[in-house]
Amino acid sequence: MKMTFRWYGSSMDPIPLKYIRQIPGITGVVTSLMDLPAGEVWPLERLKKLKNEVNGAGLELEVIESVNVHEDIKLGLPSREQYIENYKETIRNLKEIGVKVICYNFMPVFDWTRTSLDRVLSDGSNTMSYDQDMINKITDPQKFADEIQNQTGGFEMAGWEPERMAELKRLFQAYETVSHEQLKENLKYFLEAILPVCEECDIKMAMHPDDPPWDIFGLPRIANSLESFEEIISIADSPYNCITLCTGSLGSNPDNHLPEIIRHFGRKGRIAFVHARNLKIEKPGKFYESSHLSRDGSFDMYEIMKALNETGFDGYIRPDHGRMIWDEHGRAGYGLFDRALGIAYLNGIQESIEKQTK
Ligand SMILES: [Mn+2]
Repeated sequence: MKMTFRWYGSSMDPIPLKYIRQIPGITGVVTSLMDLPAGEVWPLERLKKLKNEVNGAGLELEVIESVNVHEDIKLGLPSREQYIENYKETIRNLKEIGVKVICYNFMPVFDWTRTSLDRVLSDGSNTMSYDQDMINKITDPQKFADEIQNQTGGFEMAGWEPERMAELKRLFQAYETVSHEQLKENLKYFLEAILPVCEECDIKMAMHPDDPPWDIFGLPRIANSLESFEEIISIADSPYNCITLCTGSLGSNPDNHLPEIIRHFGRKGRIAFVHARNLKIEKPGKFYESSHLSRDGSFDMYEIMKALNETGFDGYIRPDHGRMIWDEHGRAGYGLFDRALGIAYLNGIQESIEKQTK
């Protein structure tokens, strides 16, 4: 498997590529053209420049996270046709620079959601946390979104792009008539349209699970369990219709048995990308993001890595959210230090598994 690191681009990420290059075992970065609104074609010239920059630092650029899906596609509006054509063109351009996997999600309106971006843990580190009781008390999602934006320390959060947040009210109204079944239909329509292009370009679509893995604010969510992903990979049957196995997103529901889910989809060759992180479930619906170490959180990271190895996983993996430690100031979840520690830890597990199985 190839160890990677999410990087937000030189203009938006305070972490220089040369630091990332020095993390043991790293092969490449996972990045995107974050400043482009969802639905636009990613220009080939900009992609070539990005590739040269990343390759020039001694790193590969083979995974994109994310090419965001325009809300009109999720809503199934007639205007989706143009956005789907644009998505296809972006896939073709990504092929030109050697991209192999596109991570995306199909969550309505809100991407990943947390109720705090800077909860202080007992060791003095900061982390992101979620509390369903707090979400249940929110009557105005706009106000909630504003509060979260105020905690970002000036960094634009992926999945919380300003143009999306600016039209929350309109989006909530638009989703009032969209059921879970309808959302699945809209996903099917999208995948059936783009997967032939993915096959032609040898690029896998890797859908990220809902985070947290249940409905919030009354919006439908459809990618949050073994059963729902089984349905997703079946609605458009292509080896390019794959999954981003995000341990934190799926695992915040303790009913999701992570090694079992990995074995299930790993055997089918449908895991293209892995987000490996740990979190501590305090009670159902309440959790914080811990260090990657198994005993700091609720997941057994050794069993997770073992399941990946047993099913011959040879795709891309990255540490996921980290805490803010050592007084680092950065984008919540995406500092350098704790994620680098996460990689070192995953490397250690991997080496021991490889040696044990030889
Ligand atoms: Mn993730």
